[in-house]
Amino acid sequence: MKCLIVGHLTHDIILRGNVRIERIGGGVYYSALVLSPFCDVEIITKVGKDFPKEWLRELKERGIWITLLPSKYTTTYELRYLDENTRILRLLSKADSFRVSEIPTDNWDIILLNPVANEISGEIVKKMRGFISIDVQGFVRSFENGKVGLKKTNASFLSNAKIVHADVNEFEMLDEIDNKPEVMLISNGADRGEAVYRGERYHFEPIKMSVAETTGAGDSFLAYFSYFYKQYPFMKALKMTVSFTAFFLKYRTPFFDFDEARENAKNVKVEKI
Ligand code: INS
Repeated sequence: MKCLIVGHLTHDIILRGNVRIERIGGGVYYSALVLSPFCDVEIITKVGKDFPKEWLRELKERGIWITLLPSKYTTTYELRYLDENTRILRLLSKADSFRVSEIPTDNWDIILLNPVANEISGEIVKKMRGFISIDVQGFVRSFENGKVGLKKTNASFLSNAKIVHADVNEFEMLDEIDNKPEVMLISNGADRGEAVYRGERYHFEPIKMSVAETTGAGDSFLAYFSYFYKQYPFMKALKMTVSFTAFFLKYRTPFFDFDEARENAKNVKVEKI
């Protein structure tokens, strides 16, 4: 299976109490990581020359192909965690946005668009064809002196997607989604989430467990769902997704006991409302 993932890789500065960690991030990073055991993954991204080579090497060693487009700066975020699910984001620098001509439209089994700082335009989304999954986060963010907020966004371009993920606050920002995607996933941190599948609403219950922080939760959730929905009916795909995301956040590696995660999926609660 061939999976294309588009968006900025980021330089994340994660602050938790008095712990400070600098590491690679970006929606594309987490989505690529969790898909790497199942898919031939290619990332199209833009980073500056300052982006640590060893971070790119880690991805290449996992068999992930990276098309690096040049940019003056790297998208750099400070993520200050107040508790495991609450964080304040600051954008410290931003890489260049993508141009329409930079994104190929050839045959991919899954195309996952996961921007973090408005780097993918609605025009690019409209041009893509195929099995398209979109994370809304990088389309609805606003930036004022680095402070990250949310802005109302005309979401008509989302009608080109099969699967869309947003958290509850981002979802509120979407105006005019006339042609709904086949699956709309609305997560709410560790609390109950909602999915709308062909117009029918469902609740799903994330697995409760203690993790140090949840960076990449939405990115892994969307990537797993895209992969499982490609082969299973909606319900099964969603249960598998909830379970695999919990395992990923617990172990912070895309390799854990898949049989155990599959078994665990049977206990995930999804109900029609
Ligand atoms: C993280 C992660 C998050 C995104 C942040 C990014 O690495 O990808 O999903 O919201 O902006 O810095």
